Amino acid sequence: MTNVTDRITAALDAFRIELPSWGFANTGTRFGKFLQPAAAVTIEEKFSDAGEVHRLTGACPTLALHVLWDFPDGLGSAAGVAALAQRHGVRPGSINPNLFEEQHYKFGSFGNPDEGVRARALAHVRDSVAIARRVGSRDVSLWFADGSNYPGTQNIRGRKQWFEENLRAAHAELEHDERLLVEYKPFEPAFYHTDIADWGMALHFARTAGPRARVLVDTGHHYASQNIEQIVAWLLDEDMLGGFHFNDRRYADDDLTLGSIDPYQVFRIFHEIRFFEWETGRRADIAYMIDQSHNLKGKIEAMIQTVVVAQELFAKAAIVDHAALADAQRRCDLVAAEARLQDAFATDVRPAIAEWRRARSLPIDPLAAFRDGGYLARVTAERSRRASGVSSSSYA
Ligand code: RM4
Ligand code: MN
Ligand code: MN
Repeated sequence: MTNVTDRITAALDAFRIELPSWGFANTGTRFGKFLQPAAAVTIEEKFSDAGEVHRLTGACPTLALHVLWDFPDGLGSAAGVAALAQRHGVRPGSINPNLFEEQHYKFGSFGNPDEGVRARALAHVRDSVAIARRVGSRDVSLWFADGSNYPGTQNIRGRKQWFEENLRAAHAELEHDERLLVEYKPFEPAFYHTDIADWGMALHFARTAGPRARVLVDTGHHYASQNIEQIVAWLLDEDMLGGFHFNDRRYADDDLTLGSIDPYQVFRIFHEIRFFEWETGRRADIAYMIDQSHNLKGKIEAMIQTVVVAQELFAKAAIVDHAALADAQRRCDLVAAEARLQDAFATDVRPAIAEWRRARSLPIDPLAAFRDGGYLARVTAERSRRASGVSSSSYA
C-alpha cells in the first residue's frame, strides 16, 4: 500500500462535492420557517455564498440549481446565471427541474392521469435540458413528488407506464455526454404510494429511459436501517450509479448535516466506491452533491462543516488497505476483514488533510477562517437592509 498521506492527498485532489443553491436560502418545516438575516434570496447571493464555501474548502466548484427557483424566466435566465457563475468562480452544476410546486401538479407530473399535465411536465424537463446545455451543465437531475395518499385512488401500473413514456421522451433530448439522473424516495409528500419509491424502481426507469440515464442516491431517502452501501455496491456493479445527494437523518428525510448522526455509514458508502475502483481499475463517474437544508444552523457555516466532514470520511475510505481486505475476505477471516474498515475509520486523517490544505494555499481550518473573515458580517448587513417580506422561493 502506498503511503497513507499520499493516498489521502490523491483522494482529496480528486474529490469534488456540489453545493445546493437551495441550501443557502431560508427553508423550514411545514410548521414554519425561522428566517436568517444572512440567508440568500437572489441567485446572485446564492452564487456568492457558494463561492465563499469553495474559496475556503477548494472542493466545491459547482452549484446545483433548481429551475423554478433559480431560473424564473426559464431559458431566458440562463445567460444571467452563466455570468454570475463566472463572477463568483463557481460553475452551474446539476439542473433540477421543479415538477412539484405548481398547482397543476396536485395529482402528479409524469404520473398525472391528465395527459395535458404530463405534456406540460415533459415540456418543463425539455426546457431544463436546454437550460443545462446553455449553462454548460452535464446533469439534469429528476426528483418527482408523484404518488398518492390513499389506497385505490390511482392506477399504479398506468402511472408507471406514463413515467416510462415521458422518461424516454426526455432522454431523447440529450446530446453528447449529457445525463439524466433519476432520484427515488419512499414517501413524502405522498403518503400511500410514491411512483419512484426505491432504487429498484429508479434503476428500472433509468434503464427504460435510455443509455445516458443513471440512478441518484439521496442518503435520506431510505427506510431506517436500510443497507445503503449495498445499494451503492449493486449500482456500481451495474454501472448505473450516477450521483449522490448527501445528507444525514435520524428519522425520515431530515436533511441534517452529513455525518452528524451516522458517520460510519457515510464511510461505508465511500468505501464501497473506493473498493470498486481498486478492484476494477476504473474511476467511478459519480456526481457527489449535497442536498441539505439547515433550518436552524447558519447556512454557510453548516455547508463548510459538511464539506469538511465529507473530505474526512472520503479520506478515511481512501486509506483502507484493499489488498489486505480482499485477502481476508477470500480466506473468510471475518475479524481481520472487518478490522481493515475499522482501522481506517479510526485513523485521525485531520493532520494529513491540514497538510493537503496548506500545500494548496487553502485555510487549514475552513470553518475558523470563515468565522474570522468578514464575509458573514458583510452579507448580514447588506441583506438585512433589503425590504422586509422579500423572500426567495424554496420549499417549506
Ligand atoms: C426532495 C429531494 C430533491 C430536492 C427536493 C427539494 O426531498 O431530495 O432532491 O430537490 O427535496
Ligand atoms: Mn435529494
Ligand atoms: Mn430529500
